[in-house]
Formats: sequence, structure tokens, C-alpha cells
Amino acid sequence: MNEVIIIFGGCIMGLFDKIKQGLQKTKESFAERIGSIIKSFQKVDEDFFEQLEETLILSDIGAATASDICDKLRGELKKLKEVEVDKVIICLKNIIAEMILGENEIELSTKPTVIMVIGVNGAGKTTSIGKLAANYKSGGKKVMVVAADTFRAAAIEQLSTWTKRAGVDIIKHAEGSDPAAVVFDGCKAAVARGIDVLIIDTAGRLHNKKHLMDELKKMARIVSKELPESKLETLLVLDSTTGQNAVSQARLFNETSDVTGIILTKLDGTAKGGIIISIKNELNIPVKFVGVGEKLDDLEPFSAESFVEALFEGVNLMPMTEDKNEKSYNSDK
Ligand SMILES: Nc1nc2c(ncn2[C@@H]2O[C@H](COP(=O)(O)OP(=O)(O)OP(=O)(O)O)[C@@H](O)[C@H]2O)c(=O)[nH]1
Ligand SMILES: [Mg+2]
Repeated sequence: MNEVIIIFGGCIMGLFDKIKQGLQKTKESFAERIGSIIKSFQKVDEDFFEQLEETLILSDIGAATASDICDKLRGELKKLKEVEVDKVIICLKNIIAEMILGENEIELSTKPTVIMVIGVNGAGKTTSIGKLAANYKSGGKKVMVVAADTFRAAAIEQLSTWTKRAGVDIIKHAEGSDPAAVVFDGCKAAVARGIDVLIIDTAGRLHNKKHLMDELKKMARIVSKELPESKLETLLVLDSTTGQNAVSQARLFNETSDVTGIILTKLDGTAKGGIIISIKNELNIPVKFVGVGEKLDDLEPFSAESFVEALFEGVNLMPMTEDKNEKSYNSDK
């Protein structure tokens, strides 16, 4: 296994705190579950791995990924002569860190960079766009938002409220108009006004409705045609409280749209943050932002290092309450 370096001190404290805070429920239940199996086993045998796999599945990591993690852990522990409690945790942490490392950042390498935001109804698209716009604006970028959810009543008004809060421009048409036409105008206006980041809000849609998915493709085609030099990021917004269902959504959206990243919302209200690991491991789509509340500044760029550190923060301490020097595991080899 390649060595995974987890940079604990390297991340900005504010960001780490926010992610920790947002992950509170996830990390509490993860730490409790992992801590309790670590305590209840004296040796690393097949029973231990069975329990661990079950625990990982209960932590919303998903069956396939839980099994991958256990296989990797088996392989790592076999290399050791004596398996101490701390080693099991460190190996587990490194395996998970390696799984979720990826292209978590959005590079604003083109002017404009276009971010199309898609997802099912109520996932948190419009709210995340408001937060994202404010975030880029405060970073000195010229931001414009396109109201391409022309379908849901009051969607345009809701987006306008967010763009006012964020202090950025909005391009909008009347409710019920063709979303592709607003996207077209947005592309033109972005060039005319020298915009750095163009963010497109889209209507909530079910991934199994073909005509709605075709509509997304049409919008993407317009962007490519009107802004051929621009990078198009398609961010899928997933509500983390829906757990493994969010992973199925990601799989299906990815079949029709070229999803380049995930915005995982509502992490503040759930213990299901483990889905971050299965999304990356099973679909190879990186999480790029996490939503940790309903306010303007409650969106954070995702950091794999901070996530793993937060997840294991409580676990590390648990075996320490026992006499660490006396407790070591025998590995069944
Ligand atoms: N606690 C919490 N609530 C959030 C977060 N993100 C969004 N929400 C809430 O989720 C609800 C739905 O958010 P919207 O942004 O309207 O969702 P949407 O995907 O645009 O919905 P449609 O346009 O109807 O498809 C709102 O009540 C938001 O305040 C988050 O990170 N944490
Ligand atoms: Mg919306």
C-alpha cells in the first residue's frame, strides 16, 4: 500500500473545525461503534473482521466498500508481527484516507468556469449555490448565477434572495420558460461582463425521468457550444440524510450526466457521513463541498484529510482508556 500522509496540522483551523462540527453526529456514532468492537476483541480473527464489516455497513459506508476496507485491512495486518490496537486503527484510517483522496478542488482555470448544479428535489441545490456564490465572491471572483429552474413555483425568487445575500448578478427569465434559453443568455452575459464563475441552478429532477435528464444534456451542450474554452463542472447535490439512497442517485445521475463532483448537504443533521467513502470508492466521484448548515457560510470545500481526522478523532482515544501496553492483538495468520 502506498503510504498515506495525513497532514493534521496543515489545514486551516477554521475549516477543520467546521467539518468537525458538521460531522459531529457521524463521528460520534462511528467512534462509538469502532471503539466498542476494538474493546471487545482480544485478537484479530475472522469474527473481528465480520464484526468490523457489519459496523462499517451500519456507518453507511455500504456493503461493497465495507468489504473492500476489510480485505485491505486483512492484507495490511498480515504484514505485521504483532498487531497492537493502535496499529489496527492507524491501518484502518490510512485505508479510508487513501480511498477518498481525489480531485477535491475546483480549479477556476478558465474564464468563466461554469458550474452546473444538478440533483433531485430538495437536495439543497439552490441553497448551496447561494453559499458557493458568496464563497467565490469573497475570494475576489466575479460571479454570476443563472436561474435555469424555471419549473418550480417561486424557485427564481428563492434564488434571487440568495444572490442578493451573496451580492452577485443573476440572469433570469419568466417562470415556465425554456431553461436552455436562460442558460444561453447566461453564457452570453458571462462573456460580456467578464465573469469568472458562472453557476447554473437547475430544477430538481428524478434520475429515472428521461426527458428531464435529456434537458440537462441540452443545457450542457449549450454551454459547450457557447463557451467552448470553458471548463464545465457538473456538481451533483446529494442530501446526506438519505444515506445509501444518495449513492444510488449518484450512480444513476452519473450514467446520463458527466458528474465531476458532489456537494454533500445537510451533514450537520445526520450520522450518515460515511457515504462519502462509498461514493468515492464505488463511483470514483470526489466530494468537492459539504453543506453543514443553512447559513451563507455553511458550505465548506471538502478536505479528505480533515474528514478522516475528524472521523477517527474519538476512536483514537478509546483504547487509550485501557492499559495500552498490555493490550495487543494476536493476528490469526
Ligand atoms: N441543515 C441543513 N439544511 C440544508 C443544507 N443545505 C440545504 N438545506 C435545506 O434544505 C432545504 C432544501 O434546500 P433547497 O436549496 O431549496 O433545495 P433544492 O435542491 O434547490 O430544491 P428544489 O429546487 O426544490 O429541487 C432548505 O430548507 C435548505 O435550508 C445543509 O447543509 N444543512
Ligand atoms: Mg432549487
